[in-house]
Amino acid sequence: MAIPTRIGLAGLAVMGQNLALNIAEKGFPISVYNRTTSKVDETVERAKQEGNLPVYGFHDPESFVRSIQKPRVIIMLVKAGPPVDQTIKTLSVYMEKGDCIIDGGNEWYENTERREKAMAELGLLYLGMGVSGGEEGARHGPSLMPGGAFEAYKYIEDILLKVAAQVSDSGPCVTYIGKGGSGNFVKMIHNGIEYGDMQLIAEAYDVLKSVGKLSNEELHQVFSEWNKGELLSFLIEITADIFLVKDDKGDGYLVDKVLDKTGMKGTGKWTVQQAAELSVAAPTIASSLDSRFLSGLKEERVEAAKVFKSSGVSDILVDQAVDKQKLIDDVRQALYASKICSYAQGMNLIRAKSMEKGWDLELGELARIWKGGCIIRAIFLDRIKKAYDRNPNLANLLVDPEFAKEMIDRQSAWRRVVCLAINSGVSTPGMSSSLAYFDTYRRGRLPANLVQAQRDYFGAHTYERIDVSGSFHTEWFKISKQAKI
Ligand code: NBP
Repeated sequence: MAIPTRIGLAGLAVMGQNLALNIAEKGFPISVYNRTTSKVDETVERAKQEGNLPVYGFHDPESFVRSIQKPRVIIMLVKAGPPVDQTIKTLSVYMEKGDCIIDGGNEWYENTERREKAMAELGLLYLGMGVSGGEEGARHGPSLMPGGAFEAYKYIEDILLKVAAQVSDSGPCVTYIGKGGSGNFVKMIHNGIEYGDMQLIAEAYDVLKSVGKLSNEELHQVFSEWNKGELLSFLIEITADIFLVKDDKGDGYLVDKVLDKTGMKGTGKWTVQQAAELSVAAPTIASSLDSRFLSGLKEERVEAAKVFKSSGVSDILVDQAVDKQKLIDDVRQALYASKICSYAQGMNLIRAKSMEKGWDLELGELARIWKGGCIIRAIFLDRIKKAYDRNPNLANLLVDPEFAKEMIDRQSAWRRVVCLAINSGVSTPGMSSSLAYFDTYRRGRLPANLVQAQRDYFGAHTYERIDVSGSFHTEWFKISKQAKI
């Protein structure tokens, strides 16, 4: 028995079990522990079956901790929130100064910062590490976003470099993110971007299906084709696959039988809350969250559909002849341009937080480690990395010369798709809000002058002028009344 083992892992549900096997497979003997001990035995059994991997199971926390070589490093993969505090309490009593705990869950970054401080008082090191890629990623190579004590990162850098997804031209999908809760924060924004990507793809599907009348076979072909070009990504690939799956409980395709209600676990909501806290516009991500909320109102929507149908409004308002091939090409361009806006928003959120917290995060490096292993992996991330390599202080991805050209080239198609969807009564909140983001950001003058005038009118909030510096207030009511006379 290879005791002491190199590392420990506590929490053997989907993510923990798979990550433990991955670590063992890369040649690092690992000790495992779970509150419910049957999962320990299950993991050890799986390790045997998957090639006698060096996984050692423990039913009690003390022998688990003591089985790990010093300084001890334990990764926790338990449900975020109180279970993390409880697991820390259970394990830390047996740990010694210089040992380290890593939380690999989707934890709120401030909880990580609170725990890092509490651990420091005990002489323990702490990391919050985002792990992306779901079950498959955890087993065969996730994207890893560790943040917190740099010293702790160094203890396990060799393990993380081997365990992470490997991308041939850009290396392992892991880097030291930064101090404090930065690893969790970056993972949270990654998930927010994931919400945006999924919503935009769903809208492309809706327009092609509802307006273009494409069959599932045609949708499969379109998405497979798209996956050979600029949209090449994990999410486009699995979308193409989904259209092939027949219903095993009846006729037709399974996707048409899936209830149109999207679940969520909270990281999208946190992202939008952070956008508001940081005063950073993230309308594409926010609209993807709103769409999930509205999808949840299934019964209300069914009733509303009846109300509007009985008033003569059918689901699709315009029954117009559509050039399918042109529509497919337009939707591809609209999807790509909308995606650029969504990533611009996510990156701006990270930068704003980095500045607020002094984390000094490298945006190009984040794009690099998202290129493999994680749910948003895409060829497109290469372009983002290059944009930040060209100019690390880029104000917005939209103004990078390459992205700006791509937006200009695609804007006509994008506008056609959004107009067609609006005229057809098909909602495209992600694509529409991305377009509005682009149209707002690229305009040198907005109607914000009128809003500011209104604020000064009713609240004496003052305003600035375009021609004279300083702060001004006007008696709008009095002057306007006089003007009327
Ligand atoms: P879950 O989030 O479903 O959590 C289950 C694990 O938490 C089990 O090991 C369970 O132990 C343990 N646990 C709970 Br619940 N309460 C506990 C407590 N009071 N004390 C000790 N242990 C407790 O597992 P998961 O889906 O593997 O995810 C783990 C983390 O990774 C989460 O933060 C999740 O958000 C994140 N994540 C998940 C995915 C994914 O695809 N699933 C992807 C990326 C990140 P028990 O067996 O004794 O009940």
